[in-house]
Amino acid sequence: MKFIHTSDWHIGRQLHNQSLLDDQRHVLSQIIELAKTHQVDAVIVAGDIYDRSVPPANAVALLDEVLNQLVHELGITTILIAGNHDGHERLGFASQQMQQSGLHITGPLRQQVAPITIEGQSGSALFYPLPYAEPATVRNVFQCEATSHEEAMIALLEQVKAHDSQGVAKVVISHCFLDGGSESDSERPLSIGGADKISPSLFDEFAYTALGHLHGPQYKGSENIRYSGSILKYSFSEQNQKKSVTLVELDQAGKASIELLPLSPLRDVRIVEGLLSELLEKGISDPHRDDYLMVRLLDTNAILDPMGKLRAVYPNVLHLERTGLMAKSEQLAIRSDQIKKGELDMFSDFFSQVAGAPMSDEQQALMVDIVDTLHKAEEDQ
Ligand SMILES: [Mn+2]
Repeated sequence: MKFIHTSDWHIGRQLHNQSLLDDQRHVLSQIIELAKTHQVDAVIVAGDIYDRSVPPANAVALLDEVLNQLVHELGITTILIAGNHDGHERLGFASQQMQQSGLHITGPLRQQVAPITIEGQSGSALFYPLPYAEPATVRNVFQCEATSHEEAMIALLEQVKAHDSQGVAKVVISHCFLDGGSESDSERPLSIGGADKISPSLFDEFAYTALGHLHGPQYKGSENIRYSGSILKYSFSEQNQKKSVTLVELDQAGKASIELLPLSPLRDVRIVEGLLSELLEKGISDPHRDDYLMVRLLDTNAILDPMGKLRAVYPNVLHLERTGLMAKSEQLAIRSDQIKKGELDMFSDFFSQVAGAPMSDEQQALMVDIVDTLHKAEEDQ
């Protein structure tokens, strides 16, 4: 049994107001290619299919396109579960009708966990899709006392553990937060104050656990209890992560061997730091200058329209931090007599940029006068 485990597609997501739909289409078509080349028996998507419970129309169209290629054209069984970002009812629309065609979507939590048997080219496995569920939902559906996410998961797994798979390997699909997992800036917390953490040991007995929620690829407890991570970097905190999907092969005894298949983005997400002049010069010969960038400018002087200047070279600067200026203004805040100096400094930088030459002595004196008058007026109030 060979399958691809992926999660956290977040179709429709934006990065600092920039649509990522083309970037998502780019990596999703890589996943389709990988599924084809590796001749997998199944593709598992462990939640957060969409970024929002009511996804925009172009996001729905993209998922439709991807599923059509995977399920219809390639004939690969595909399993989707709802994550905390998904609208469970909407995602689950017509899911019972689509099962016949090899598309298994688990939207809302049901009382009866329905295992999916997949007979692969080299052995079978049973997949148990557990959609993301709040403890309150689990209490409701299962009529139990679960108050924490861990208790809720114990209740969900009870059925999975009790189910007789007749010796066939069990694979659990879940969207949750395992204790000790490392977070990124782009995950929405499941609950505040750590009540969302689940012990990895709950999954010890399964051949493989395909997890979603954390956006960095990682495993917890043991190698076969694993997060595939998101398909793209959805925040600048992920700039050093390597995004991938997980290729899992279960042998006859149900032992999992794992390989990470890297995804290469259309545009990378990076942080660059330096002086404006340096960055502009470097950018000209940078083959990746259309990456999504956060720029940290170290210049300590005022600059007219730094964003416009940067975007002329790096078209996808999404966020700008004036690191150099921030450090300076912190120092200036310490002594009030320096504030006056600061304003004058700022203005003379501005003046020389606009006029192309520094202020004359006369102009300088006039400015000092104006700033002084303004300060006096402020004090009088
Ligand atoms: Mn997510």
